[in-house]
Amino acid sequence: MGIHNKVFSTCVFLVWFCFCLPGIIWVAEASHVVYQELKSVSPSIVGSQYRTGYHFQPPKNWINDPNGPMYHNGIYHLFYQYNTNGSVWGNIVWAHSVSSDLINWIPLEPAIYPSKKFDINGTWSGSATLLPGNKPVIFYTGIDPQGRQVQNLAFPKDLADPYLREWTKPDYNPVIQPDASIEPSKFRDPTTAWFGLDGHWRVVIGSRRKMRGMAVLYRSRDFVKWVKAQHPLHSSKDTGMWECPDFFPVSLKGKKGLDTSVSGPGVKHVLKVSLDMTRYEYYTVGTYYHMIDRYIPDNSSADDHTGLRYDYGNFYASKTFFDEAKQRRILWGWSNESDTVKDDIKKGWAGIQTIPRALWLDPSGKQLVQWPVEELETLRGKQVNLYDKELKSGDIYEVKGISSAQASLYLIFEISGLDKAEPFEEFWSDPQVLCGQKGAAVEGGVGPFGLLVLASGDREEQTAVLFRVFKAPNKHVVLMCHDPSKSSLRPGMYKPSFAGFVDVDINKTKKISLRSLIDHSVLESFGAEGKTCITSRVYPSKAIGQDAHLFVFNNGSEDVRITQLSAWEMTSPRMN
Ligand SMILES: *[C@@H]1O[C@H](CO)[C@@H](O)[C@H](O)[C@H]1NC(C)=O
Ligand SMILES: *[C@@H]1O[C@H](CO)[C@@H](O)[C@H](O)[C@H]1NC(C)=O
Ligand SMILES: *[C@@H]1O[C@H](CO)[C@@H](O)[C@H](O)[C@H]1NC(C)=O
Ligand SMILES: *[C@@H]1O[C@H](CO)[C@@H](O)[C@H](O)[C@H]1NC(C)=O
Ligand SMILES: *[C@@H]1O[C@H](CO)[C@@H](O)[C@H](O)[C@H]1NC(C)=O
Ligand SMILES: *[C@H]1O[C@@H](CO)[C@H](O)[C@@H](O)[C@@H]1NC(C)=O
Repeated sequence: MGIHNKVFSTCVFLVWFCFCLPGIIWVAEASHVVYQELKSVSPSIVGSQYRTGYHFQPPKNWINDPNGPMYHNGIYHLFYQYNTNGSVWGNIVWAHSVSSDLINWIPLEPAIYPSKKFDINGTWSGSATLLPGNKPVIFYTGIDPQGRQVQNLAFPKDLADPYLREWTKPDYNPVIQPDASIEPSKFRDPTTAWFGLDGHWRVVIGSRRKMRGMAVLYRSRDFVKWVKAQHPLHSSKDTGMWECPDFFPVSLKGKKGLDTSVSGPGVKHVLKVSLDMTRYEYYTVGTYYHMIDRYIPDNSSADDHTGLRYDYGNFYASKTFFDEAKQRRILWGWSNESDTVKDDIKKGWAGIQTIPRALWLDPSGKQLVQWPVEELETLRGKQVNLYDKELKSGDIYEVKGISSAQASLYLIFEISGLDKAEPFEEFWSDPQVLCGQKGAAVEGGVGPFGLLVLASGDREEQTAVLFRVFKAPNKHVVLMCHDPSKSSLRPGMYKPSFAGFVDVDINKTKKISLRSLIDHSVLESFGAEGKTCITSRVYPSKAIGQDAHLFVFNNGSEDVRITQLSAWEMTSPRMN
């Protein structure tokens, strides 16, 4: 599970140390801080200028991990970790919403909440599996009276209810308990189960032994009696606790998603873990050897915190599911606030889910590609276009005609030449560090060029989405970057630069596309048709509502041309 406020990792509360600040008691295990006194504060303000218009949010209170997403009989279900009583982490239940299109959401009563011995001290993250006969079951982590993390099952009370409102927890829970080899406080977030050719179900649970992150594997014939496998499905040294593991097949060809139990020829597998240590995720692409029940990442995927990410920004505790209706695999991730805890109390809410994204394997076989689900396009309103706009060195041009605080953009940049590309230094292995050093205000050769969003008219406030091209000995390196260093004049905001490299042959294409979703306090960007994705939270003080402006810019010495730009205002769906 991913969280307890910065600090929130869906997790455990071992009290390692305790210290006091005026009005706040911090109880912490490593990075887990709990604001004891704020756990049950009733919100005063519900609306706010930072509330999103089309992202998934409940009307109030704290949310974190997406849980048990699934498609069942025409309805999409999203459960999520939710504080029933306040806008910091605490009192967590499985809140529940349903949708017929992944865009408009109807809120229901919490589906799972502490009520039995096996979950009386917590109902943390987990996943849904569809059993034969299209019968859903939820696997979740319960915290028992001893504070141990145990794995429980919950079933719909009435399969005839299209919304599956009520869930029952059999008395035979917990079905999996930590054995002597597993630390009871490091054992959580069961995956969707998959069915093997040998007639056994499998499920993986996140854990660690010393600093080795582990995906502990269990098998079962009947889904009730689970036996631990001798070896974990996979583990990796020095990565710390693995939260929210996700393990699924992807097709070697095309964008079609696969049911979680598919394996064999034409299929690769993906293992994603959320690292409590860094509060970022990484994934590997590899091979699942089902005879020995081992997953081995390809040598092109780094198997630690330097590895591939779904999203190089504010994105954690993610989970995918197979959408049988449209034969696609869909990804949900949690994006936390980057303002202050005090602001969250004032706002009365904290946390959003990112726009659901379809994901598939890139033809290179080396990474995934993501794209917002097509249903999002139904929210497109007023549109403006721009064609063949030349951006000379130092140019800034305002895109007018739509209200851009709640908008969606797609554009293509064409580079006139690569001769002026800055040399790439071998030691620039971390794109985030590079982006922090070379933001929008650092003039370059090819780039920085890109967008300024949620900008004030005078650009005192601006959040830049930019590309920059470097020349390495035998190739060009493309950096994609969110630079929020000027995103807000308000003090105390957390404004990290976020960035990833984009695996494109820019020397060949001379073009790169960008899609950006802007929604008041969140910016999600998809570079090169979804090869590199970045999410940031920003809180402007002037660039709010009708006062938010949108610009394109070029701060490189090489000219660039926008061959096409479309920008849409986004309307608001029914959101809980
Ligand atoms: C929420 O707070 C109320 C009052 O403080 C308390 O009675 C209730 O148990 C809390 N709910 C949860 C789920 O902790
Ligand atoms: C379990 O919850 C109860 C009630 O909130 C609390 O008093 C107790 O300390 C908790 N126990 C553990 C082991 O977390
Ligand atoms: C990676 O694996 C491929 C085949 O799977 C192999 O051809 C290649 O030599 C390997 N590269 C390294 C660096 O081990
Ligand atoms: C471009 O660079 C100049 C010089 O550093 C800076 O003043 C300007 O703000 C930059 N433009 C953008 C859009 O950040
Ligand atoms: C870029 O493309 C040109 C022409 O196709 C080629 O001559 C050159 O070697 C390429 N440069 C790099 C770094 O790939
Ligand atoms: C989100 O909030 C920021 C600022 O408080 C923290 O630095 C991050 O660690 C946190 N992210 C997660 C996943 O908890």
